[in-house]
Order: sequence, then C-alpha cells, then structure tokens
Amino acid sequence: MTYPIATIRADFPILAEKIRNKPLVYLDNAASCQKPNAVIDAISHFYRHDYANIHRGVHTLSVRATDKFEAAREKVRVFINAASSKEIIFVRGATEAINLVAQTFGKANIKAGEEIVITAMEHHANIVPWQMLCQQTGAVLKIAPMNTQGELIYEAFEALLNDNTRLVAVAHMSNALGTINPVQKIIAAAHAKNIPVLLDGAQALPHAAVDVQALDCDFYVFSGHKLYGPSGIGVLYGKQALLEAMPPYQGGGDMIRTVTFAQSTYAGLPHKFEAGTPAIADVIGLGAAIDYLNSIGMATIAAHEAKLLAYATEQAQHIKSLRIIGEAEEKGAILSFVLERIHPHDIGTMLDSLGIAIRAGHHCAMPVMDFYQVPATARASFAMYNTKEEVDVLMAGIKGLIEAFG
Ligand code: 7TS
Repeated sequence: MTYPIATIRADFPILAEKIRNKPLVYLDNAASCQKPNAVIDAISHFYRHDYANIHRGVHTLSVRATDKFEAAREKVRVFINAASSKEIIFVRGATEAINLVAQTFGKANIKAGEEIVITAMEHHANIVPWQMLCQQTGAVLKIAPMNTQGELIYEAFEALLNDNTRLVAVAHMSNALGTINPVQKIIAAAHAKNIPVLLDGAQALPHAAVDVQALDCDFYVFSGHKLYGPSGIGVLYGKQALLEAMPPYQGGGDMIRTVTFAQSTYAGLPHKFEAGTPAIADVIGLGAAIDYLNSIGMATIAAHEAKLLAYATEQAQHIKSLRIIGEAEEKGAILSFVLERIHPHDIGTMLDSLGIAIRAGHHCAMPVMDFYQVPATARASFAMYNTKEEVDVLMAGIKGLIEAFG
C-alpha cells in the first residue's frame, strides 16, 4: 500500500499556512508536532458539549467528562501496552514525570553515596532532576559515555552498574542526535542487578510502537505535544508495585481518601499522583491523537520516516561544508548538523525566510554540544506528514545559504 501522504497532510490544517509567503515546511517536530483535525475537533467538541470538572460531581456533564477522561487513560494504556490503567499517571509532560520519579521514588529509595546512572546524551529533563536529587540526598550521578557517532558505549555503561546503583535513567531516543539506545539490553543488564530502569520516551514514542511490558522497563515517560497531541499533558508509566510503594508527589484535592487536620490518607493509583484539577480537555485531546496514530499505524509511520531520514542523510552527505552531528547506526528521524563558517542561528533565521522551520540551538542537551565542541547545531526533525519534496526544499535552502555566505 502506498503511504497516504496527501490525506495525512490534509488532516493537519496548519500545513496549509504560508510563512513569509512560502508554503510552510515544518521540520521542528522533535520540539513539538503539529495537530491533526481529530485532536483539534475533540478538544473543541469537549468544551462545546461535555465540559465539567471530573471525579467530583454526580451531574450529567461531570459524569460525561469523567468517562471521556478515563477512556483516554485506557487509550494510553493500550497504546503502550501497560498491564493496568492504574499505571498511567497524567502529568504535564516528560519533564514533570521525571521530576516526579526523582522526588518520590528517588527520595524514598536513593541514599547518600548511592548511584544513579544516566548517559552522555540526555536531554536536560533527564539530567537536572537527578542533579537536584543528588544535592538533596548526597547520591551520586554517573554518566555512561558515548562514541563520536553518538552511540552509547555499551560496555562502559554496563561497567558502571554495581551494588550501589539504585536507578538507570536513559533516553529511549536522543533529541539532539536521533540515537536510539539499545534499551532492551540496558534493561536486561540493569535487572540482572535488580536495578530499576526509567526510559525517557519523549522522542521515541512518536516514531515507533512501544510495548512497556515487552521492554519490561520500570518507568516510561512521554509528552503529549510530541505525539501530535496537546501541550501541557504527558504521561508517567510505572509498574504498579513501584508506584504503590512511592509516596505522593503533590498534595491536594483528588489525591486523598480522607483528610483531617491531624492527618490525611491517600487515594489509590492512579489518583494518588494526580493532585488537583488536571488538564481535562488535553487528556481527551491526547486520546484523540492516539486514535489518529492507530488509524495510520505506528509501523507505517516508522517506515515512512525511516525513508525520509535515509534520503535527507544521503542528500546532506553530498554537501561538502556540512557535518552531521549524530551518526548512530540505530537512529530516529532527526538530522542535526553544522555548517562551516555559518552559525546555526543564522541557518535557522535564513531558512525561516524560505518558510522552513528548523531548530537551532543546544536542544536542551548542552553536554552533547560540549562533547562535539560546537555551541549549537541546526536540527531538522521529521514527522509523519513530511515529504521527500520538503527535504529537497531544505537541501536547496542550505545550498543557497552556503553560496550566499561565500
Ligand atoms: N526528553 C527528551 C528526550 C526530549 O526531547 C524532551 C523535549 C524532553 C525530555 C522534555 O519534554 P517536555 O515536553 O517535558 O518539555 N525536547 C525538546 C526538543 O528537542 N526541543 O524542544 C523540546
């Protein structure tokens, strides 16, 4: 079957926008993806017809809103194949999910002198919460190194695991390099030493099917906005036994069973970790995004994006003054690069004048920039709605820029 690119593009109204009088070429998907009508309409319909606060009322709208909210939780459960919807905690995004694990699981289980292992290619969201925990507890952060292709040096990672290691927290896919880490091997090695593993799936989940039970990861975190859903909503998946043993993160309404001034008792999962009124419409929008992804199929999307990446990489390799940053064997749809004598911010600005949206900067991965001794990179990142023609527009833009700069 041919890939239904025209239908898919027509599902995303923003793709019809003109930017500086040019057709928009949106290649900043690793930062955030655009939204299909299915998501926009689900949110709009909810506010127009079903809106009320959830879990609190007996009136019709509250029941309707609660049912839709909990139906979305079930969609997430099926999408990542969690064993129970109790294991799906709604949070603001991958960042909040990691902070939650650090401040609850981390504080309860990791003591002074004990170790947390991350990798050299993490997003700041999977570095800073652990540094904060280490400052609070005296725990020690260990960094598994990578090679110049941007691949984890697996043996060096394994050598860091010891009787003192209490957690491994690793990007499933790097946002700055595109590297897909060997998470199955990482989890097996950590579990052999009884060490739980958190996977930061913010980048990986939009590009390929993920099965948390097959992976056997202990925590999996992701953001809705990179998954064609709304911003401000994301998910922490955790194995039920771990979540049950963890203290709550924030206190307030919805997360309690009983409250007196003397003491309070907490609700069961998942509500224990969902204090206060959540982003109700955005959860429903995330559910609609998952329905949309399923209607196309993750394997179909993955195959399309793999072709785009291969084509873009091959085209980029023909440009003499272009250096690709991140050349892992296993790689998702991200092309980070630098050009001789042209700062990435100038690349970004010049391409914008052609209607092309890419990202220029450190991509919240400053240690990766230090490793490659560059201040920043330009990054084109692809999604299900991008085309080979858009890659051609990007490459023509880059070539024009090189000529203009002499
Ligand atoms: N982890 C990874 C691997 C990411 O790429 C990002 C966001 C996060 C965590 C944090 O996600 P958030 O939704 O909580 O912000 N990455 C990017 C990016 O590459 N450009 O902008 C945001």
